Amino acid sequence: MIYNLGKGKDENFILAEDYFNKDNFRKYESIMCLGNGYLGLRNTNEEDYVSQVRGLYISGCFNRFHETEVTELPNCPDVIGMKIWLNEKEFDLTQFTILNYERTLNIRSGLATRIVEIKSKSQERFILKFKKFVSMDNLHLICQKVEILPLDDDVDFKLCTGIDGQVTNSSVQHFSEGDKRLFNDKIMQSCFKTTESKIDFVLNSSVKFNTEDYFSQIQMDRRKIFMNFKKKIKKGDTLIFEKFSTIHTSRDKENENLLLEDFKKKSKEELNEIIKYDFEELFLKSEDCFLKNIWNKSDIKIKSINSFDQFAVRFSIYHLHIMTPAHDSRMSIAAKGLSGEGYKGHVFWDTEIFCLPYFIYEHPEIARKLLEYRFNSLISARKKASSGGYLGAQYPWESAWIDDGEVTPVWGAADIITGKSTKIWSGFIEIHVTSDVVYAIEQYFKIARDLDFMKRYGYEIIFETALFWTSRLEYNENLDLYEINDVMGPDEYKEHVNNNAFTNQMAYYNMSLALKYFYKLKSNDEDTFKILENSINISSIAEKIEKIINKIYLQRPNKNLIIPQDDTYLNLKSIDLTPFKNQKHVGEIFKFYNLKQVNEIQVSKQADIMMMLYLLEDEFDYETIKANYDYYEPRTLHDSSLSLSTHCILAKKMNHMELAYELFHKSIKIDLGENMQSSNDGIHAASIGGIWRATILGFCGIKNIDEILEIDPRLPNEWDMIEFNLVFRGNSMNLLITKNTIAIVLYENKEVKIKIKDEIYTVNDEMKFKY
Ligand code: IFM
Repeated sequence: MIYNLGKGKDENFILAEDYFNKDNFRKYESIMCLGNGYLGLRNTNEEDYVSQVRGLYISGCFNRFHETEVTELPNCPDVIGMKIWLNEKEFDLTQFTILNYERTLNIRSGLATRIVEIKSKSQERFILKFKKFVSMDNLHLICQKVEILPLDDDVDFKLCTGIDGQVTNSSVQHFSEGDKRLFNDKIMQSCFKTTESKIDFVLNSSVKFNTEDYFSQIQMDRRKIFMNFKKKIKKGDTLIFEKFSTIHTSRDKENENLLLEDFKKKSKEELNEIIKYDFEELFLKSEDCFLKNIWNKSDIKIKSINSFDQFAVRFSIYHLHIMTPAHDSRMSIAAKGLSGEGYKGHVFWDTEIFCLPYFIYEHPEIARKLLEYRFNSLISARKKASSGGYLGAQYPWESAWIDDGEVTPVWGAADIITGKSTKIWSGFIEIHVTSDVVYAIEQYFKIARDLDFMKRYGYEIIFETALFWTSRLEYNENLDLYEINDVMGPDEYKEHVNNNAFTNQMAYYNMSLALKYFYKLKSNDEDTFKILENSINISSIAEKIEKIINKIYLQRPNKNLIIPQDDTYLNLKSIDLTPFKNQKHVGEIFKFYNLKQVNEIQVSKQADIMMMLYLLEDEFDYETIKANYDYYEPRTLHDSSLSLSTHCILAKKMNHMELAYELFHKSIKIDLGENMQSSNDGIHAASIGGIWRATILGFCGIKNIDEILEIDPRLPNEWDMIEFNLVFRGNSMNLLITKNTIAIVLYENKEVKIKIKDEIYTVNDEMKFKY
């Protein structure tokens, strides 16, 4: 993997592969994924290979294949595949000698390229150039351009390409086939309907040549509509063709009230307009959106002796945008974004705790949309609470469409000892996501100061979830305390534990917040108070909270300052974990122990106590954080991509800068490292959000304290400078931090209060500080 090809404006914006290796296809398909938040396209080759996994996913368009399965994002019909023949020889890099090969993704503009120079067995050389992008300007559009140059002789060229509905999700077919036809010899249209959710998909595709002189013919097959083209290319002449494809669904807001026939017609007419432009013109429009919406607003510039750091931070910003459905608050970020089938397109706490901080500080309008998704899915949360016999709203561990309810699969991989499928308990007992959502709402409110959001959506979520916790807590007569039993905390290697510290503390946080707002609204905002009183009776919720809040069982530090992860963790046996730490692949421990055995060992999958200490750091003193870091980190395998970036931030807090930088690199390498299998099923959204979080909230020490922005930087030794923009309480600003200075420039000359090393300053336009 190469990161330093870019020059000039593209410096540290190019990810490249310089040799062809079909064993690495799946990794590159994911990390070089293209998208715009509406759709995600795995970056596969145009030609077919067995080890290649094509993928085109439309945010929010879930389907459930069978009642024994959970809903998932269907893999849509493919539009980018192309069969090319050169003198009757099908273009396939395994069948030619490769003289030159370079494949790139430009994350500044979203352009993917591939240039190959090949030689056939009969010694004819060809240069083929491929370009493609998913438009940021028109969310439905995918554009491709191919150039073919025969170097030694004239060549008989043939092309077959179109819309291929034979793709599946690992063999599961989510679509029934609808109409397909060719309009005016130039637009292929093919329609599909998801089998259970009955969402209509309409795909249109058109191919345009740089010459009028070619032969073309339609070909239809089961679930396929294709065009065949033939042409002689003269030696030294370059044949150029461009393919434009669009995808629309009945779930798109603009099609919701249209009949299928009408939106078929509309989408065909739209493509007819699009093809009046050429690839480069359409690309400029898309690139412009990338620049305006992403890089001009939220680029981060790092001067590091290691240019990989600069690239990696931009890589995270690129992916955060292409995977986020900023256009529609009925959808949210999936754990693998829109880059693969992993986790079925489902939404986890990854969104609120790992990805949302970027949007809160950089694009608050998108953060609001993501939180609105949780309001829109209160219907699922209420359903989940009541099906468990509880009150209020309990968010599903895994979410999909807003009213789908809990969608976590029930059965997982086979147990190595019993051979039976293991039950996935998280959907039943991993319940902390409910208060994680509330934590994110409060962060958003404090940083974006969006009172309108709170009135319309935020308060209702906070009260309804607090009500859930009041009913979920169980009274223990012997202790005279309220407990939360039989749960799984963030550490998924501990199932069915009692009083997981993180879960209890976050539930307490959730309920305390509801109480705080109850009194605040009662005394300061009579109108909102009345509305909430009438709709969800917040007085009775507050009364319930007050009865129990001071008796909630919270794990406390022992004499060594260690906070028990749950009631039993500290009594479990310890084993030598060295063989399982720093492994190339996650889950190595399961080659030696089954889950039941792992449950009985002091070993954690990921940050658990450490996550609590990070999120609620003001509740704990430095010594406690340090003691727990030293205790739990050696017991943590970082077998989840959520673990390293959190540990990185805490290591920086403890001034272990070498360790913090090492952890930062390890977390970057989850997707960008040498392990060529780690991203096969898609990138890791939480780790990607975690890279931004570790950079800005970690190394730069950005934190909000009520209406004050705290800046407590400590840059890694390798970094000289970092520059970035932030939006804090409606104020946009630029920050430039060096090893000992902080310079702030406000873009709008509003007043911002800044805290640096216990001093509070008021900044009106610009200021420079030493630290
Ligand atoms: O949400 C995470 C969880 O914490 C660990 N397993 C994977 C999930 C999705 O990323």
